[in-house]
Amino acid sequence: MLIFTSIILNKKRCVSVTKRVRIFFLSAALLLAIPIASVSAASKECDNDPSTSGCSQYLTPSSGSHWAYQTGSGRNGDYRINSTSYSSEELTWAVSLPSGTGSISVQAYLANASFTNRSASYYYMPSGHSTNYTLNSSFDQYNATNGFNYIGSMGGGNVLYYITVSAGGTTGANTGADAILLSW
Ligand SMILES: [Ca+2]
Repeated sequence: MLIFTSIILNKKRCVSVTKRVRIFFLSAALLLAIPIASVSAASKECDNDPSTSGCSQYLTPSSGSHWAYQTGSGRNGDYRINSTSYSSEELTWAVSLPSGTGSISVQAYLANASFTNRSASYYYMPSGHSTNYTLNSSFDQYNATNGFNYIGSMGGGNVLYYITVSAGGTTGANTGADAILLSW
């Protein structure tokens, strides 16, 4: 009788272990089935004088602008620079994005000793709007990290954005414009 009871108990334990193993493999399969794309980020880069699809550039004023085009350094070997004499002039990147983006992080590529503005102004306007929104009212280009620098964030939900940089009223320094990187 004792032997018979022991066999039944061992059989129950075996069934219990088998169930646990099944639950473990079922859970692992469910975890693997979760799409990885749901946690990955997307981004779009637009250089100065862009040739990339979905990127274009505007200079203000549209004619006679003093955003000088330079080569020899910068992202993709070029950049634009505006001297202190024309501090009210602006450079704008127009960037097309896919629909449905969330909050968008904006970074600017700044790696140039000639960019001496310690208080450059960055702002943005979604298409269809008539008001500029501030991304960063005082960004130190002179002491920026060599590479992409976080400028600010803007709300998603639009498919075309205008990102603008200007001297921000600074005098006695040069404002630079190179590539920008938008991430969401
Ligand atoms: Ca460039």
